Amino acid sequence: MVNSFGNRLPSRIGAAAHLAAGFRAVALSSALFAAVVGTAFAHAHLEASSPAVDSAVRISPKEVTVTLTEKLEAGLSRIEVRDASGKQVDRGDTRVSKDDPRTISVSVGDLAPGIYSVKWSVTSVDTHGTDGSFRFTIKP
Ligand SMILES: [Cu+2]
Repeated sequence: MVNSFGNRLPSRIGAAAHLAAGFRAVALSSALFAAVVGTAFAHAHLEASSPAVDSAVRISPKEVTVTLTEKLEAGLSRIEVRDASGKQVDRGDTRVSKDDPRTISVSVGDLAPGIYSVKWSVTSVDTHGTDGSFRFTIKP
């Protein structure tokens, strides 16, 4: 009796310790997961644009606007617009919107019908840089 009770006790402690270790492992991996996901979410990704990605518009826009998922650093964020031949057609005046710190715009001249590529490169307020590109078409 005493012996069997004595034998059982350490195994229960062992099970409890094992369970606690399991909880710690789960807690640690959850923390790591949250850190990784949190970092991914903190980066600025394209949320919307005008003209819209891959859209075809009839009238030349006065500016190209890009909205990202994070607030942007003015001066470290810019948009370039090029025509099908690669010629830059924006006016190099990228600015951050006063109403929405996640939105930047650049002016363009009167764009002829054709395909245009927009390249955005930004630094969000968390100092992370991201970039991307898309196209839009001006219909003849
Ligand atoms: Cu980030």
